Amino acid sequence: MAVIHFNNPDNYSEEINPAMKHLKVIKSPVEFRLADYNLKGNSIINQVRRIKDLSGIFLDEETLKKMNAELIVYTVQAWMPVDESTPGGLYFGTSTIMPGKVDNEYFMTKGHFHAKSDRAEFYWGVQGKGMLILMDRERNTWAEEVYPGSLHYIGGEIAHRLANIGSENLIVGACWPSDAGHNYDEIATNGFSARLLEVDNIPVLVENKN
Ligand code: S6P
Ligand code: ZN
Repeated sequence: MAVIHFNNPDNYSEEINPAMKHLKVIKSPVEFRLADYNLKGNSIINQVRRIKDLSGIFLDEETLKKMNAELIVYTVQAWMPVDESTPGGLYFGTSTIMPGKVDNEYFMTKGHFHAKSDRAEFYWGVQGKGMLILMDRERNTWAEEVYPGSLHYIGGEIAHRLANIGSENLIVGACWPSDAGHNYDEIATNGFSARLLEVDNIPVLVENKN
């Protein structure tokens, strides 16, 4: 019989034979702490993306090169309770995008299609002000406003990227299928067909000529 690994948010860990859980009341191994919007638990994956990791993403590469290479642009926390590529499983994550700009382009994530490209995803706004930039396979690009409580269904075959348009950290929750994967190459090669730029103090989607 399979043995599962059980870790609770206080780093408590033990192995429980599933049959032994009968009638037990236990803590989930992971907590989304509402005090600071941190994912807490033993199995959380933490990713950090700095200026130095984002060459080729922003329009103004020259300005990017002059910025502090170590400056954090965004972080991702994820709970991946099953192996990647497991069909039918789910992942939960949060993305935190710092306030800032590269010239007049808001700090944003790399953006991606899913590797299994028909896989969908939910996003929801937790804190701050942002835009969810979306692009279909015909390269039509549009954006949805992100704010605490906003809810976003990202269908399959839709590339997605988050930008922070406010002055505090933008925090966004996400839930996606464990077998979705990431296809960064297409965005790295062709980009989105529009960029979110600050024009006269407001965010505007501007056709990407590159
Ligand atoms: C995963 C989901 C998010 C992003 C995160 C960072 O499918 O969409 O967790 O991974 O927002 O963006 P990116 O484009 O660097 O993966
Ligand atoms: Zn995704």
